Amino acid sequence: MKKKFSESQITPENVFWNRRKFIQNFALAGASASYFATLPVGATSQDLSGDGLKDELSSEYVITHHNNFYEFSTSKKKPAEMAKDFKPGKDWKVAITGEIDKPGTYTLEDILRWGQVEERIYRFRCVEGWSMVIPWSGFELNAIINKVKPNSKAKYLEFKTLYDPKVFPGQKRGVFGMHTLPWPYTEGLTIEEAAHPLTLMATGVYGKDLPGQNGAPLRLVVPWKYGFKSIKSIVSIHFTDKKPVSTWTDRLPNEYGFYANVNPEVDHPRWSQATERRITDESFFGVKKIPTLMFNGYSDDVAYLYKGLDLRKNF
Ligand SMILES: Nc1nc2c(c(=O)[nH]1)N[C@H]1C(S)=C(S)[C@@H](COP(=O)(O)O)O[C@H]1N2
Ligand SMILES: [Mo]
Repeated sequence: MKKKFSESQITPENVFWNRRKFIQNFALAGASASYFATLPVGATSQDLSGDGLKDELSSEYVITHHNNFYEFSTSKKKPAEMAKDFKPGKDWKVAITGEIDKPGTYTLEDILRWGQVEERIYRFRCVEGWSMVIPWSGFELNAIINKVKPNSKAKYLEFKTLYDPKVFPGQKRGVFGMHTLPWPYTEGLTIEEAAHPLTLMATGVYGKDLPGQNGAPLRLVVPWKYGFKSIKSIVSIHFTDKKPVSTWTDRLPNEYGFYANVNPEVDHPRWSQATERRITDESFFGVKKIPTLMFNGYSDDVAYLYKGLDLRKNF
């Protein structure tokens, strides 16, 4: 049964999602170029009924006020306030380069014509041990891949966040001339992971444009991987035959690997990954501690990508 998925329905009380059926996409009625997060009126989304895993949505407040965005601050509370004036528009530019037939610098307005914005409710699991359930708006990264036409040398995609210390004070040198992280923030995926239908380029949350603190105007969401893979405020996508070095892997290679698949059986060297604290409302960490699921609960959809790979070594 398909249900209308209007903004008013997206409330913590009544929205649940169906793990088995959510991968189905439904045609958007009269989809016009809808900028950012807004679904065209009358759009349908994934089937929300049924007997799938029923996870309560995290509130809009916690999703937008408990952030990891080190370009602003290492504090989880500060990005919401610090990002107040960071409101990029549809002239935001993304350089798409490398082993593709159609390289170029494209505006967000261009890119939004290639894919269809839809709602996707995903679990989101940070490597630190907290998680949320987030109603994203976005389009499949695969829409970009299809448009720019990778050649046979394109084995990986490398993404970069905007480097601009005027916007992001966290990118300035710290007290001892040290950066918190090597900037710009960089992430990577295999082309198979990038083309997977679950892999989203998010443009919104709770039916609204993505706030600055959540990675406006365009960020990656890879729901079966730890949150640090989901790079924010993307300005470049490079197709390459070389495995990209992720920022956190560069910083601490023994703790954060390239794959970063959610895996309750492979502990972080400094803590267990068997459970997580589900952040649902403003009590933040006061609430549930629940078991972490293999591939964050998306095994049926993604396990085949890692057949034959030793997940302990390739963490
Ligand atoms: N550019 C950039 N992207 C980033 C980060 C960051 O610090 N900078 N933090 C990552 C981490 S560790 C997590 S858990 C998620 C947090 O996303 P959220 O703030 O929207 O919940 O963003 C990821 N993407
Ligand atoms: Mo994270």
